[in-house]
Amino acid sequence: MNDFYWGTATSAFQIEGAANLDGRTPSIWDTYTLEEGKILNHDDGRKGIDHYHLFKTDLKYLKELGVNSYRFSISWSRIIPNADGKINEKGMAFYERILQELAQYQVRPFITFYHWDLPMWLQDMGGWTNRNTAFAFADFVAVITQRFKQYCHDYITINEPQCIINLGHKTLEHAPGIFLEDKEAVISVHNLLLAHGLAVQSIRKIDREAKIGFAATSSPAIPIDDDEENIDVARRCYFSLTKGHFDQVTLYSDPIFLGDYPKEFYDYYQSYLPATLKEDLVIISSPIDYCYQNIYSGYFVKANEDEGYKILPYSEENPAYVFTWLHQMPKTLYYGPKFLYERYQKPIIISENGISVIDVLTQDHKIHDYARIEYYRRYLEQMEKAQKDGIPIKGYFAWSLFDNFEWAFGYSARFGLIYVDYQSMKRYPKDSFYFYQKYIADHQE
Ligand code: IFM
Repeated sequence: MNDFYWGTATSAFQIEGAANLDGRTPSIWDTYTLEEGKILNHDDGRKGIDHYHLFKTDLKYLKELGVNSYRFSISWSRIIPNADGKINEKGMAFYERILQELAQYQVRPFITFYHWDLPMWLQDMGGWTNRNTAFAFADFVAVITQRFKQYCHDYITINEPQCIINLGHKTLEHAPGIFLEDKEAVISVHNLLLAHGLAVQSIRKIDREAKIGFAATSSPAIPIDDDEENIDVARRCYFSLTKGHFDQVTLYSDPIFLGDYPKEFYDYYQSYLPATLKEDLVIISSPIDYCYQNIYSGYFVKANEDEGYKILPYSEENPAYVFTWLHQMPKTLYYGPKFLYERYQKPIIISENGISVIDVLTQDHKIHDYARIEYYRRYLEQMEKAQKDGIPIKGYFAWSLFDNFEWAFGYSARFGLIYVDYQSMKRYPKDSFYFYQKYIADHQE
């Protein structure tokens, strides 16, 4: 019996479409996608890949792929469309149908509650700068858990908080694209973490079988070789915190797993934290079951006498500079889980890993995406190595099942195992789909 979770992942806004249907109201991404100059080629994310109408045939691919798990997110504004907090039954019915399909295929659902699509009605009240957003999130989570606990026990509260704060409020590459000074950014980090903690408490009250996690993302530092000194330096780099940066792993994971912010956080921002800090940290560190991590890329480091360490350019071992921020760094699936497990002592689940390359649909309706296959092969090899070295990795989710709306890159960046023709909305499994299918079949033990 294979108790490893082999899966793929998607998110609501990136695939669903049907933005104005059946009672859904706009999220911050609906607004942002319409703003001039924000999305490459003026792509409109509200169309997604029309999964709202095509979900039945879409989910059949999971069966064909042979995964036993599927990670997807729920659109908050489809469920709670307005500030009155009333539940939209049509929204609930959509997700119930998805859960029923998954049950039919014996695919285990992993629900993500927040994959960046904050309802506009909450943004209008201050979004994550407003502490009440954390409580509204816990209410939304309770609604879903109560209704769907008959189908699902695996929950991920928040996806990639780093992007929510850093890209959404500092670099402004993501919605809502509203700049926050460090003081407000710190408050938003804290409110996000509080939302997570309150949600954990809501879930635990409702579903005794729940397995809960929080999907951070990180780009692990990789030692240039196996020298202990370099490994040590990589570990230190990975877990360091720089002032004014809101994309580092310890900022979010230390309070959750270790019950406190990293020391540097207090050095930089102590006066910005709320008076309720102590009580809040107790909520934030409510015990969870897994350390989920989205890992795509990383960087090499080497110990250096003068400066302590040196960040190295991408080495000959990893030549491909494939997609803007994404370099092939297979060893991140070895050192990432290793360092995270050493620090947080929780079983690891890789909640996202994948690559965007240029895909060409050939005349025979095939996509020969060798570069993506090579990426997956090399990363999975490193993950296996980590497991052999005793790191408890319990699951792996390829990002993504389908090509979809890749945020600021619009539809130009394709991460899918299945190609989507955005005109006809037809789907075509790529060669990497069949690679992953075989890989899973060969790794049932
Ligand atoms: O598409 C995104 C996803 O929504 C969050 N993690 C990274 C992916 C690729 O950029």
